[in-house]
Amino acid sequence: EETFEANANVRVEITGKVALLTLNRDQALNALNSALMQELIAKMQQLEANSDIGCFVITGNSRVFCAGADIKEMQSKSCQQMLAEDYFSPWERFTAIKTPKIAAVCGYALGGGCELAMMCDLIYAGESAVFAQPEINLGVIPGIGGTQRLTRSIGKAKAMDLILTGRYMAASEAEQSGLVARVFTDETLLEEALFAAQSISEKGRLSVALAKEAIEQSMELPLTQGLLFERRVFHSLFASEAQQEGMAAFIEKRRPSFTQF
Ligand code: CO8
Repeated sequence: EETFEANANVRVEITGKVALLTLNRDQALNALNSALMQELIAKMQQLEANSDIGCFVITGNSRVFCAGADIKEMQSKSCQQMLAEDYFSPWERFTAIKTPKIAAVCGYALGGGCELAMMCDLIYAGESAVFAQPEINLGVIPGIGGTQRLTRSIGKAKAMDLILTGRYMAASEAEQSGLVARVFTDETLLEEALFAAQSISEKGRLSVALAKEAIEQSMELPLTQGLLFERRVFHSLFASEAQQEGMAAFIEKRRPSFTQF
C-alpha cells in the first residue's frame, strides 16, 4: 500500500503493520523545514490514531538521511522570533508518539538530521552513514536535543568532541560508541530495518509500549525509582491478555499470537 501525493515531503508506504516514512525533499538534502516537520508529524499522528501500525521506519535516500534543520529558513530569524515561535518545539509531538520509531540511516545525518535519528527509539545505519553536529560551524549549537540526547547516548567525552569540533563520525564509530544499534551494508539496511519493525509489530502492543516507556524512564530516574517503575509495570502486565497468551503459548509449545492485543 502506498500513497502518492504530488510534492509530498514525506512518502508513506505501508506493509502489514509497518509504515515506512521516506523523507522526500531531495533538492535540499531532506533539510527539515517547517513544512517537512509538520507533514512528518501529522502523518505519523494520523497513522497512530487511525490504523493498526505497530512500528515506524524513517529513512532518507542512499546519499542523505537528512542534512539538518533548514538553514535558509532559519537564517534571517531574530532572537525574538525564535523565542516567540519556540522554534523546534513541535518536535515534542514527534517524541510523544508512542509507536516505536526506527531510524534507518544511509549517508549524511547532520545536525537536525542526527537529532531526528536520536529522537527515534533506535538507529540502524548503513556503512555509508555519517553522523555529525556541525552547528558550531554556523555560529550556533544543536537545538533539537543534540547536547542532551547525544551526551546521554555516547557520553560526555565523545559528545564534547563531536559538538565542539563539528567533525563527522562514521557508522563504525557510531556503533562502537553506542549511538547506533547495528550497522548493515547500505544495500541490506532497509530490508533489515523493516524486518525488525515487522518483528516489533507482532509483539503485544501494551508490552512494547511499556518496555519503551521503562527504557525512556531510565534516562530520567535514579536507579531505585527506575527499578520500582519497572517492577510495577511488570506487575501490571499480569492484568493483560498479552501475558496470558505469551505464557500459555510457551507452556503449550506454540508460537504466541499477540495480533489482537
Ligand atoms: N538547510 C537548507 N538547505 C540545505 C541544507 C540545510 N541544512 N543542507 C543542504 N542544503 C541545500 C544546499 O543549500 C543546496 O541547495 P542549492 O542547490 O539551492 O544551493 C542543496 O541542499 C545541495 O547541497 P550542497 O550543494 O551543499 O550538496 P553537497 O553534496 O555539496 O554537500 C553537505 C552536502 C555536506 C550535506 C552540505 O550540504 C552541508 O554541509 N549541509 C549543511 C549541514 C549542516 O550544517 N547541518 C546542520 C544544520 S543546523 C541544524 O540542524 C540544527 C540547528 C540548531 C540551531 C538552533 C537554532 C534555534
